[in-house]
Amino acid sequence: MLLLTAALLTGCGDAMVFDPKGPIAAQQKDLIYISMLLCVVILVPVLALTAYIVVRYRDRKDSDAPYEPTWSHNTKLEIVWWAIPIIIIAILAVVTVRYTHALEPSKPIVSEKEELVIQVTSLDWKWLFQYPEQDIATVNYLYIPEDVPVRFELTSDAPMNSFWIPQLGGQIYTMSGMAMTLYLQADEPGVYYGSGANFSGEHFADMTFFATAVPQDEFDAWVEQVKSTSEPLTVEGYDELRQPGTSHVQQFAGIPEGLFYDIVTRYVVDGQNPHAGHGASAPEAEEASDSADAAEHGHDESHAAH
Ligand SMILES: [Cu+2]
Repeated sequence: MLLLTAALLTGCGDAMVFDPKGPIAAQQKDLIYISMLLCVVILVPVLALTAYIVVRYRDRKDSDAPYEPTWSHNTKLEIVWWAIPIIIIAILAVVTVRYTHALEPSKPIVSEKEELVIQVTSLDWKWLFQYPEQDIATVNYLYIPEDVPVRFELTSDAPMNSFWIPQLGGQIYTMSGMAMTLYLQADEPGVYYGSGANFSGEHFADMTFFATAVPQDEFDAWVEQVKSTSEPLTVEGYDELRQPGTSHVQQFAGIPEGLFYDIVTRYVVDGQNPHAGHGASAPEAEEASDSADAAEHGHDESHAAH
């Protein structure tokens, strides 16, 4: 079980979640280790006892193991096998509650540097990344400055998906009709694998991308390069992009005003928040007048459980 879990967590052969490159992923790795250690405390004695009991009490002619078919109660044993699980679950509960609060995805990362906003939209079957402050957009690749907190605002204009850059932090769902917030940061330059971690149909497996973290001056140079070598993304261009199909990497100099907000509110019918039934508050038309505000409302921690 542990080996299976470890194998699943490692993804593409590299132990990505065990090789964190940012503060969020580093804390999540600690949580994984603590949980695994607590599992080992249970598993090792259980497996050892299983082997011992099978050998010691097996049916054979010269067996000297005690045979007590009427045995029914032992207070010492009862105390041991109730106390140990209760202690382990208590430790797990305290650790989980503390990490859950510390790692709440929408909690800003403490930094002297100003955060970068990237608006993420999962499409069939590609990722659109908008940089509202830089007024550029990319498809299926990301550039981020190192050591700078990145505020991802995430939605979907297709079936639900899941945005995951394992070396920077855990996944978060992208859902139509709402915007989630996720803070991540890369502590060092590098190329980090990212994927759609939620099955979304035929070309789901093509929804991978690379997030490249570079020093700030290289990031600025990249923004300038995108601006000077690319065409703008238009509303018509976006309508084409959202049609089902795969895509190579693309980049755009300029994004339509309020596109992200329009995507998020596309699924609001008669003023009803499509997520109102399970914890999200209804969107108020006046509240969000620009795209940044779109991420402020309608999202709720309960959606982490989707
Ligand atoms: Cu929901």
